Amino acid sequence: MKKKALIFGITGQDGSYLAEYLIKKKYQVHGIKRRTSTPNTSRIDHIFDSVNFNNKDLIMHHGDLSDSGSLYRIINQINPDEIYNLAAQSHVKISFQIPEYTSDVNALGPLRLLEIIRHYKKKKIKFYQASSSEMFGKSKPPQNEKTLFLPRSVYAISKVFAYHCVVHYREAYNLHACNGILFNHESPRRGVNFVTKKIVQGLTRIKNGQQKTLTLGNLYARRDWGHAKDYVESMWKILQHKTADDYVVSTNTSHSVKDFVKLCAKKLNMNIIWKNKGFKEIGIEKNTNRIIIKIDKKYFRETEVDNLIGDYSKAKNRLKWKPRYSFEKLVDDMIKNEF
Ligand code: NAP
Ligand code: F7E
Repeated sequence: MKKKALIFGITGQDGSYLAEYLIKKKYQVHGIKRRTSTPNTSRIDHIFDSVNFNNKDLIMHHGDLSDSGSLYRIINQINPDEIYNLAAQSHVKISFQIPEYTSDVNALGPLRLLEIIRHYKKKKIKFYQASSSEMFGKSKPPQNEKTLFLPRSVYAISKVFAYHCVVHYREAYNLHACNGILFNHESPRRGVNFVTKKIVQGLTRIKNGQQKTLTLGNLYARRDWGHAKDYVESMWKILQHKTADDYVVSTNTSHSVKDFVKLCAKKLNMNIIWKNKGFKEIGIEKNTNRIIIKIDKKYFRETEVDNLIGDYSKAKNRLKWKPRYSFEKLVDDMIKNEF
């Protein structure tokens, strides 16, 4: 009998890579999609229509993290061995605009799942929660599993709530529940309103004459960027360890948003000259002498997380996990996909 995995957030970046990863590991994968007015399955459609996959290995169900009844129905119907909760309102900046909705999905959603698992009688279901480096917020780098959470957005606060629920349900009810505290991870499948995809797509379009300028926010925030393909492997490894625990997953390096722009431009043979400071800063393309980078304060956050660098020693030692993609290889992979 194949093991059954249930993925919440399967239509997202990580969910789609995790589904592929688990199908290759011979799991039967079940995924939740929510009702949308336009199709939201573009990241997983290829699984149903590819010689590399047997489409019977992926079964989709309608559900929503804000609807307890649907969660209860689906879990009972599937009887999964492992549940991966990757579903979230995952955009930090947008959480400033829809804080209540963000909290309902990101904080109460996993709590609803944990409550169902706690009362589940048929088997002991393993549970993975997508926690985030945003929880560290103002804490100085490098950050590890012992670093204080000082969240700077309702997104981060909602993730801190969910993190503590996982620890609490593990301790109070002996659940096999784990947090992966993942630092930023990107890929060609990254949503277009996250900064890396916005930069790669924007500069490629400028290069091809399809766009004039790329308008960004804070160029000086620093992030520890890895590749989503590497990171979904850590999710599976976290759940396979005999002891349920929490792990930082990262690359232990950090780059600024400006570093990302510079590297991407260099790889596209674009030479940018930077002028001015603050909101007036601009990037001029040397060959054409045109302004291609502008700054707009609407992309700044009310409170920013300045610098994240993850220390992933625990995952390395206990799970034998390490990232394969370097920063350069990540940028290469994202650019390749634009052509
Ligand atoms: P993503 O691309 O934004 O995907 C989010 C997924 O959640 C999508 O499948 C989305 O469905 C689903 N979703 C949203 N609201 C839902 C609801 N109410 N009910 C059911 N599903 C819902 O995010 P990602 O980058 O793959 O990240 C996966 C998880 O890891 C998220 O929880 C995120 O907060 C967390 N995380 C991400 C990073 C990162 O750098 N990527 C780092 C740390 C933690 P639709 O397709 O219908 O929108
Ligand atoms: O911003 C700056 C922005 O939106 C990165 C999510 O997956 O990772 C992600 O959250 C940085 C920030 O990701 C723009 O101010 C500048 O400092 O790509 P981002 P994020 O906020 O770090 C964490 C770990 C998660 O858990 C989240 O789910 O880039 N920045 N200019 C910009 N950001 C955006 N989006 N757009 C800009 O124009």
